[in-house]
Amino acid sequence: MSRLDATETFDGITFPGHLHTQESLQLALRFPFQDTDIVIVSYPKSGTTWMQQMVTLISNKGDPHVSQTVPNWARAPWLEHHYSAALVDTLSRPRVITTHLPHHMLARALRGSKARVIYVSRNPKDVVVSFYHFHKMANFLPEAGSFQDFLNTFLEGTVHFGSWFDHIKGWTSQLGAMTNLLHVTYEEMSMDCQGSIVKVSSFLQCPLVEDEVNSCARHCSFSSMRDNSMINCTLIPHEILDHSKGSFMRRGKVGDWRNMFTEEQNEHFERVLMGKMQGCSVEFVWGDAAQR
Ligand code: PPS
Repeated sequence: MSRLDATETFDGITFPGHLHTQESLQLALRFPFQDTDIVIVSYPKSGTTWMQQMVTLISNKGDPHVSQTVPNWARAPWLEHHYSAALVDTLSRPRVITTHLPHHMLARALRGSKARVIYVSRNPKDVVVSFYHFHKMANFLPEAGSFQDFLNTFLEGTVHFGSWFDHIKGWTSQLGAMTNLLHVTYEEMSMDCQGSIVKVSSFLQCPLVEDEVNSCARHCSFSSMRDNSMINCTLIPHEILDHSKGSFMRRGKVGDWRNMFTEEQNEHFERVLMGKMQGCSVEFVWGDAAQR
């Protein structure tokens, strides 16, 4: 299945038809979660792959073997992708499942489930920059156009995968209601990787000794992941991901938006952010306060 130019519109959100079909999205909405499942949820470019790597390493007590021999999409498949239905059944327990879907689409399937959900978020300014660069290399995403055009589409919430604002508000609004939901930010993973590993491992009730934590941290560092073909997307063929136009493991920095945003774009972004995030009580740790 190639469908590089296809778009699926589902529940008012557009998705790349290369990875999604109406059927695969319908199946995700009705997915029978098991209580032992670990579900990694994120808006694209928020640290999804990093969390997949962290959870794999934690589950293996820091032993990198699985993370170095099984591609991330096979060990932690995206629930809504068309190839996942067959794959999910073959996963050993606890299954690790990934999704970019907004909360309202998964609420019904998760209701009553004890599956452990890890929501990963990132400063949206870094998300939009990362997403922009990814659009340039991903032949299954629309043409990115200029950064200004892309920024406008992102702020309008009409990029593929929908509105970042709706995604974050939807999931974080559940933090009080869902006891099995953990919120981890890209920034805290970056500032304190060991601390994040301990936080995630205790949420997963998978305690680690110090050496195991250190091994997890070593194998989920940016440089280690950049060189690991099971996670750096280099296995994806050129016609799907044009590796001459960029790298999936691009910069891996907090605050890279500063290299892309003009002062005007930043002021506009702040205004939109302030307006749209009203009523969202979550305090975000976006690194150095000056980086906002
Ligand atoms: S995707 O396509 O939604 O699965 O992308 P996602 O994995 O969510 O985000 C990709 C960005 O995460 C960065 N990344 C990391 N940064 C620091 N340390 C580690 N270990 C790491 N792993 C992935 C990756 O470089 C992308 O960010 P940018 O800013 O583009 O570099």
